[in-house]
Amino acid sequence: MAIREIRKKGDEILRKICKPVSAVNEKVRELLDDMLDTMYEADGVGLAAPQVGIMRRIVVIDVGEGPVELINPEKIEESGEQLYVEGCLSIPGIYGEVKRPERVVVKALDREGKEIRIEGTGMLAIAMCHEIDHLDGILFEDRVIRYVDVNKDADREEES
Ligand code: GNR
Ligand code: NI
Repeated sequence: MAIREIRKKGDEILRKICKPVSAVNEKVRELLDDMLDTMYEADGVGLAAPQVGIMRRIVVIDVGEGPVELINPEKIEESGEQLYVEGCLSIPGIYGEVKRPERVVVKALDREGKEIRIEGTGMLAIAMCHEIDHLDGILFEDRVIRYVDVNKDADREEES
């Protein structure tokens, strides 16, 4: 288990299309563990492999309901719409409103290589869409409708 460095906007890996995982092995499970550590330490709700410099289709998510691990995730259903102010660990300090489906169903492999289907609404749907976008080199800024000035409490405390 280890914390990995989070790549920031400007790093070209964030714009690449990631390759599918061909075999879910011990190396993939170690990466999942490291990604969860890195996500929790950064206080994020999700993290995609390219954000830690790995060009593979792997994501982790925790929207407060426990860890979700997705290998080769594919959206197979989506419905409805929601607007939410998103941020990204790779674009610190920038926030903007993005339109996403209210509900998605994602097909993926779990850490044993077994096929799973996860239905997500609300924040889980947003996080799955945001992370799958990362695997295709898409950043939330590409979808922003309106930038928002978020004065985070933590930032204000640091300044004063
Ligand atoms: O931590 C994160 N918070 C967040 C808030 C609103 C919408 C999406 C996200 S994902 C982000 C972590 C991240 O950058 N994942 O790629
Ligand atoms: Ni992100």
